[in-house]
Amino acid sequence: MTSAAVEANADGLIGPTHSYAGLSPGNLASSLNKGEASNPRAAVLQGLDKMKTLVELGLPQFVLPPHERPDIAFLRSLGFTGSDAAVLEAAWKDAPSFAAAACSASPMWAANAATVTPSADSGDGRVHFTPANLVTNLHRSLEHAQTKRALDALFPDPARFAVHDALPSVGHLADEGAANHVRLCAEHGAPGVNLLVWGREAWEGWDGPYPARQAHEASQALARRHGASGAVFARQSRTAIAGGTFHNDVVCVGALNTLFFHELAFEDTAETLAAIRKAAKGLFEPAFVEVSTADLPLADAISSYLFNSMLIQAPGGDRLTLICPTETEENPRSRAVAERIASSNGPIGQVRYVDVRQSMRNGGGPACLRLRVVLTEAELGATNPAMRLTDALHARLREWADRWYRETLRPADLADPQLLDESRSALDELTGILSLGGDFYPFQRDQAAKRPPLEA
Ligand code: SUG
Repeated sequence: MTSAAVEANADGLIGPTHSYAGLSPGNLASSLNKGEASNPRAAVLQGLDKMKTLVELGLPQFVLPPHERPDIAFLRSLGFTGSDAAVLEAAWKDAPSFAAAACSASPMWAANAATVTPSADSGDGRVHFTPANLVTNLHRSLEHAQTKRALDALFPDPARFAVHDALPSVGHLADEGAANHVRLCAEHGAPGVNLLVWGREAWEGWDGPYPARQAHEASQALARRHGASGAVFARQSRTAIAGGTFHNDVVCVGALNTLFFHELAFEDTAETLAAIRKAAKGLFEPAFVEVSTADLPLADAISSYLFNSMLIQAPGGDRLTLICPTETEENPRSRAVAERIASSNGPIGQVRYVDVRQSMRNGGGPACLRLRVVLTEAELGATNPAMRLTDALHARLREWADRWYRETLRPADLADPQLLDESRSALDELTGILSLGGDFYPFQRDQAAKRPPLEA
């Protein structure tokens, strides 16, 4: 059955500890910029302005709050004790790699927050979410419990939304969320084809130079638990991973009936496209827009992030809009490909560029920063309105960020206990702005537990 539905996006609001710590092997931008100073205030404002662009294009836009960082509870679990400041100081001294992981603002990349199955495809007519366990990288493995809280806050009605726990946190079920999922369909509310791209088998001996982050068995488990119809599983190409494609969304994006991808995205392109065609039979005719290595070498695709663009249909538009990072515009080859595609008579009719440079320097483009959620009108009406970006909320969050975020952060600043205090104060205020309640973050729950009970 088809009911009217829209694409909404929930973006990760970039947190006050945004930094370049080189935490993700195989993500070339992260390694390249390791140790550089970052600009948290510019970063969060870029993210907010990107969200506003989507609002102006007519798409519902939501804000996912940053996580509490440094993650003191994680450091305490490693045996560090004393005051929060003492924990932080000892961790930076004795276990700097763990301390750096505990400070990462990585929850900003909401494409890794969860895998989503809209109600048109799920077995029970609800929208299903599974937060990604992100076990491949230590800093990202700290995200899923708080991500579930955020999704519960945004999608509170269990009659319409099923927010699951992450898959078990083991390498055999390594899961990176929507970054390895593309949904194709005739229209958003119609049943679709769910392309799930994986990098390795659970028990496969992996000898690539960089990790393959998504296990085939994780993708299968997600489709199974969400009751996802039209599932197609495809292997990510080993060449792509070795070249720095740590997620499929670095070389592939899709929307409605259109799949836009690089020649080296899949291990077996012919087989993948045939499987999509077969699953789409009777539902829609897929449109494939493939970019060859000759037109765009993999290295250019990765450094310019042409495929890490958002591919959206603006309400009223008849063709798709590709929202690319400014790095695509600055790379002559990528720009030529983007403009040729938009001026041909194909399904993509327009290209726009957005500035998310601060995130890009950690390997996070426009598509990494958002979790795409297809919602019917009734489902949209059941979301938390305080988390929906309006012009007023955009202005309020800009003002909030101006007050709390540092302009520049050097790696050594992450050890500053004052940064912990500033971050918590900022998040405390944010929970009020987004109506998240006074116990959304671990530090808020700790503080509440320490407060003496009120006199009767
Ligand atoms: O997981 N970078 C992120 C980028 C995630 C991009 N997301 C998608 N492609 N969907 C990652 O590699 C780097 C952090 C650091 O090095 O400080 C980082 O985690």
